[in-house]
Amino acid sequence: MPPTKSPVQQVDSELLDSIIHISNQFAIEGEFVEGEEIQSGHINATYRATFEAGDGSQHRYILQRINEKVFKDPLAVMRNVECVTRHINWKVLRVKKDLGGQTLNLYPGRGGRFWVAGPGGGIWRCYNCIEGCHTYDIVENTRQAFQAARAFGSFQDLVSDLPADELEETIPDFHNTRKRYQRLMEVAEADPCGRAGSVAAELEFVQRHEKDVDRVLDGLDTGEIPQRITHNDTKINNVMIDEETDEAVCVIDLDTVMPGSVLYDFGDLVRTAVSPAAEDEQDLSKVVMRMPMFEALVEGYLESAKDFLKEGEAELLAFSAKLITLEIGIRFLTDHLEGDVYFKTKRPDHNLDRCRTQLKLVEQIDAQLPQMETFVRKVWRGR
Ligand code: GN1
Ligand code: MG
Repeated sequence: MPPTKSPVQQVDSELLDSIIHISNQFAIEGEFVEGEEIQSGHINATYRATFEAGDGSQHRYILQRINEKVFKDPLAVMRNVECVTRHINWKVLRVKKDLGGQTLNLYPGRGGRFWVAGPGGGIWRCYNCIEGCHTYDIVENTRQAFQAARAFGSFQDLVSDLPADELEETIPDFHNTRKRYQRLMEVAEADPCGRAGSVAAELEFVQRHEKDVDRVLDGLDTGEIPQRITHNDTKINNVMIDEETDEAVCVIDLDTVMPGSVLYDFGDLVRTAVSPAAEDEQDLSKVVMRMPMFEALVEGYLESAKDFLKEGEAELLAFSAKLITLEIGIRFLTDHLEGDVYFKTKRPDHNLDRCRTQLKLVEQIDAQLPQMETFVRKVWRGR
């Protein structure tokens, strides 16, 4: 079995110096003890620093450099994150919700803002570390699946009263599946790295599923599916799970919080939670849709989302898993054809491997879609 917890890496002395330098720019009490890299994200650089306070107690902090190739306006990202963390903390204080144990907090930097500029450029921010928790890259049991889904539903509930225009669209058309599809076809046509010939089967697979790409977009256009504030990156490893109780404590990675559809959030969670295989698994026989995991996700999500969710949204929950998996497959394939310029990669054809797991999962979901839809309907009606 591959490790299911997100990996942590020791850093070399040069990187350690940068971590010390950056962390000293933030209002952290005490002396630096150690630093390490957290390797699970594909976009930002993430480090964890430990400090010893005056009373001898040790505290850990998360330092992140925002990837400005992906987030063209990192300060807009910070404005969104500040707005959302402030709102959630206020709400948790006022009406204690499930996610009240530990919440994400930004630390002020020198100059009084919640970010500092790094020595080599870049915008850095510092969060508290959610303690006693793990993040999982692969769900081990249905309890974790239920908890994670309930946590993302609670998150959507907590931000549901934030006016959508309070937040900026930091990556325009992030989940516009039609545009993602068109972009792939354009890149395949231009074929800048001469890789299109070797991915004919994958391109053909995507083309066969073209009819799916407009379904949620059409609902958003007609208003049948409401626009809400959503997380937009609900990978299973973006929820902190208590090491002892397996309870979800806090949702993290708020960079893409912006107006969108809750369907994208639910779909992305299903994508990352139902398969026991890593996102970049090369043995595709390991990529399967585990129905019990899906059922636990539906139960958990509807427990916290049933009060605000509309019928039209509930109807598309199962389909959203297929849609988002197809969308990420398209994005990985596009990046492969463009020469791996967006997602961090660690080996040749890494994005192609990732694309293949996604397309395999689309196939798996497709084969079980009727049962998935029946299950959602049953839980929705019995709510
Ligand atoms: C990226 O940074 P990370 O790993 O949380 C990406 C998501 C993809 C995901 C695929 C801003 O998220 O959209 O679903 O990789 N984030 C951005 O694993 O593009
Ligand atoms: Mg992310």
